[in-house]
Amino acid sequence: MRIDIITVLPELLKSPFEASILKRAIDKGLVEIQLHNLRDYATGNYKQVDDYQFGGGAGMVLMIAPIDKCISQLKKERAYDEIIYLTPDGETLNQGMANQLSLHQNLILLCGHYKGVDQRVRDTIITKEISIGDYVLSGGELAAAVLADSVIRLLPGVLNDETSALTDTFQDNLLAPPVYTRPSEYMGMKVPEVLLTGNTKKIEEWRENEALVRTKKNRPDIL
Ligand code: 6GU
Repeated sequence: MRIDIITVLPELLKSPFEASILKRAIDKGLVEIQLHNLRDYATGNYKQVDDYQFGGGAGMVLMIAPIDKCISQLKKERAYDEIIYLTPDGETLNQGMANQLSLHQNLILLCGHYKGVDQRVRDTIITKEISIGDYVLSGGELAAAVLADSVIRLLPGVLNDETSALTDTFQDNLLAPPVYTRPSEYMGMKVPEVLLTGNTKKIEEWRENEALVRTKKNRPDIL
């Protein structure tokens, strides 16, 4: 998979891909991330990427020209499956969307900023609009990193047995059950007895029940 990320703040997007699972995915050649600074596609002495909104109102709006120039150039080099705009007024990201996006070959992520982008970008260039939840971030960069992480970890070969996505929270519409590691007793706090028995059937039953209990408590809406 290849992911092109267009942003006015590329430095915000470097570190998420320089550690742990995402770094390993890149090193293994399972995903390629290219960051594009929108300012490189702006013209004039000031390399302007944003401007005041027509009709008045506070906040700057990203201009269509640099975005169009950048995306047109990318589209000449390969076909894109989705051109995604990260915005709090998009469709809320969930595990199902991450699963679907992980099946694609080439994605563009456009990070929103300030008051957003010129609507003509959304009407004519963007194919999907995604939010990562009902709260507002300063820009789409952290949301793009979240989206990329949720997709990349699903690519075949990225996770090994221990980190398998199959036992993730949400993958079977339940939250994940509690987990414990050594020591089996810490300051009087004991690990549930069943986990120490080696009885895999009993352990599986316990986990299923705990997943249900946790889901009922924390996320009754997904049951
Ligand atoms: Cl994608 N962008 C911004 N700026 N805020 C958000 C978001 C995106 N998703 C949730 N909040």
